Amino acid sequence: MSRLVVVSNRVADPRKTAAGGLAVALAEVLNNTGGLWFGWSGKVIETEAGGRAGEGQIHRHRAGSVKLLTVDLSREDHAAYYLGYANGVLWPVFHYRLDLADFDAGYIHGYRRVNQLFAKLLAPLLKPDDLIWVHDYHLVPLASELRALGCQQRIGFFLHIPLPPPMILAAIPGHDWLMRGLCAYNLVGFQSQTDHAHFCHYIEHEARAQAIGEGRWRVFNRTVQAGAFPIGIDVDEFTALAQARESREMFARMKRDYSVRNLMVGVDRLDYSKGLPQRMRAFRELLHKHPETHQRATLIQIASPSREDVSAYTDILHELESLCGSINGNYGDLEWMPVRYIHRTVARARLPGLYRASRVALVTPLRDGMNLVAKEFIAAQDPEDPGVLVLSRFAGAAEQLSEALLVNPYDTEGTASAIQMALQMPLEERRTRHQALLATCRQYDVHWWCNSFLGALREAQAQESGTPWLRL
Ligand code: GDG
Repeated sequence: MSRLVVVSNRVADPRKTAAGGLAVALAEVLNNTGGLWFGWSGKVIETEAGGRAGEGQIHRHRAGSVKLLTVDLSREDHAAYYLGYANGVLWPVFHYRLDLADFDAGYIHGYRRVNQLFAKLLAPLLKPDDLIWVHDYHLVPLASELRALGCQQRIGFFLHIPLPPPMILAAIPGHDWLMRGLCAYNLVGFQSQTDHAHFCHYIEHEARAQAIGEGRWRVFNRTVQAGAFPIGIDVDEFTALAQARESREMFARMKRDYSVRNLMVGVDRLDYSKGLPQRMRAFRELLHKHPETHQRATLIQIASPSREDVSAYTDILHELESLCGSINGNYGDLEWMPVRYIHRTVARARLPGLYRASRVALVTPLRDGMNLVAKEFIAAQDPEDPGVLVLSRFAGAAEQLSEALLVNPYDTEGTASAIQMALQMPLEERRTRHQALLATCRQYDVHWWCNSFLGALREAQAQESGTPWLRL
């Protein structure tokens, strides 16, 4: 079997349980093939300490039979590639937030510089029959940089975040360069049919691509295949985690502390794509419209810190704090706090217990590639007495999880009504919905995702010579 080479912005040690389902799923294939995982170390080197733009050295570690190779970034590269282009341009625009994008002309050059650096360091380590799997928006041009160095291996790309419609994508200066770079892969995977359709529309209309069947296209004088490969979780691992001591303790404590209340839960990185202020407004509307929920419903919102060095995140933090404070101030009393807002990362081992103790999960992003919390909540439930998932129609997961209560997070009243419906849902209906949702999560788990993507990549047409190249 070909060796698997994974490239992603950050590298996780797959042996650590905190690494989560994705790292665990990749670890299985990496282990079986003696594979290699390459990416940024997470360290930034100050210029005075020798960090120069476009330069870096590989650090080598081992995790069992897997090689972990990481590179530090210079301050300048980190600012332009990571903070600038990836998180200041691609993240907001791909989540349909043109208003939050910072189109600084210098960012794209730093973005390309780091992709060139990664390609330069990785290319000499590759074997001719390696299978290369590149992850996410930080590394879109990596394949074309590798091809420019003569790499002919099969290279696949998976986009973890949404791809917006062509009219939004086209607002990015350099979108044609970016999308041409995407077409240098043999296989491009998206989270949903919607994202895949946006890709097809873009290359058809902007690049006159021709469909040649089975998801393949002729474009820029080469063949690229694309499709939807919705990511899943490791349902068995998560169910086992739910049975473990820490999770059972968490469950027991929550059940005891909230014995007279219905618990609702939200677990998100603190990010503007997750719709947290909108969720709080819907919760406030519920309290306003349904006084019978007073004293009876408590929302625990975990908002784990994320990208605090990007300015748009400070705004969302302040907005959320102020909303939670005013809800508690206006509706709470000595015995009852409507919202428990936790701006910290909670240990992974405790999450299943929290999910299981909750009657309702609020997963209401404004836009999300998939949203794994929705699937984790389903996997952690007691099938005999399951909770209800309130899910945004704008999460990629909504395409698969149609038995959830689907909401429009911009519609405050509609979302509040759905929460009320979830709180009142009879046991029989909760069981029926949960059974169907769990079956979907099981069928399309993270192993299915990994195997189906890699299966398609192995089958993908070998790369023609010639480089899809466009000068910046
Ligand atoms: C990107 C895409 C796509 C959250 N808070 C804590 C914590 N988490 C864990 C959750 C879950 C993960 O983080 C979040 O995954 P999501 O899928 O919800 O979102 P992103 O981080 O934005 O991920 C997304 C995903 O990639 C995979 O392709 O689904 O659409 O945006 O696993 O449980 N974990 C711990 N403590 C926390 O406080 N331990």
